[in-house]
Amino acid sequence: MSRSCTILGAPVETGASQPGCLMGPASLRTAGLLPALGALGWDLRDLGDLSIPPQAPRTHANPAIHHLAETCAWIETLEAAAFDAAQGCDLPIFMGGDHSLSAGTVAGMARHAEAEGRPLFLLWLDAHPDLHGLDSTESGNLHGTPVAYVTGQPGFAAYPPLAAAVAPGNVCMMGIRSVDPAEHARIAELGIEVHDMRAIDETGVLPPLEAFLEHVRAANGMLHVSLDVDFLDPGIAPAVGTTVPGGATFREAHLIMEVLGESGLVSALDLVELNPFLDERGRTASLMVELAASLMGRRVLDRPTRSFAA
Ligand code: HAR
Ligand code: MN
Ligand code: MN
Ligand code: MN
Repeated sequence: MSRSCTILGAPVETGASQPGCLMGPASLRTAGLLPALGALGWDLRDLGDLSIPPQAPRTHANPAIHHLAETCAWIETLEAAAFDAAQGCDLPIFMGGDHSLSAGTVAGMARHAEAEGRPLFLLWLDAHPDLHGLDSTESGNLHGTPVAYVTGQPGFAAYPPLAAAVAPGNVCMMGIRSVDPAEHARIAELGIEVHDMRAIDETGVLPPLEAFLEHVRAANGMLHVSLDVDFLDPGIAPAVGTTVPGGATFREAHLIMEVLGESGLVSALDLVELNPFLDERGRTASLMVELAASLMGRRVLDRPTRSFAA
């Protein structure tokens, strides 16, 4: 029987510094995400794009914060949508939208995992750790906060209450190369597993990824993968507002996606931060579609089953 996948668009752009991520879901559709996954034998259900009603402004003690009301409305909407999607399919894909949306999708998946009596693990593929609290963000761009929120850190009284948190020890970050001082302190305090680009240069992506997947498998965990466009090197993925030089290569990214797919452990995928206004002839959108296809089973040749597959 074919595995089922629910596709949901989350045209969120209020968490970023500049507009454009609103067009992300449309761009991923135009680049052929659905036919690519359909060709791989997935039983697809497209729920279209979600929306939130207009919001009255909300202020915060941190005056840098902007679009707080919109962000909270998106978190509530996406938490419920992710929980429902995860109940109804094997692997929901959330098309962003800026990374603030993951505060909702990961929270909903954490509630789903808890209801199933299983731990949720989070693989964060990003140039940034997105570990700010509402008190520590200096930019006020709330796409810099989702990991702190979903791991249950203090200072989120203004966000919707979290039903289930992800244990900080269940988070693995790869590709990190832009960390603010408050985030640096939080990584040390929480002991979050971070493989920055220096570490990837030294070991390659496979050893840390396989070790993390072994950990997920041993715990009978569910795995949420959150892929930020800026994980990738700007030379291959220009369509993002927060490019940082020295990102993952085409092959590193595909290898990660292929190994994730072969693990059979992935329970949800976010495709975030695509800003089509900044793209060049759709090449970043096309690359994100290709990477999703690699995770969802596209292969050049058949390969033997990997040892850690459940
Ligand atoms: N840490 C910086 C800030 O809070 C940059 C955050 C950028 N975040 C994303 N998602 N683009 O990873 O402003
Ligand atoms: Mn499920
Ligand atoms: Mn991010
Ligand atoms: Mn980022």
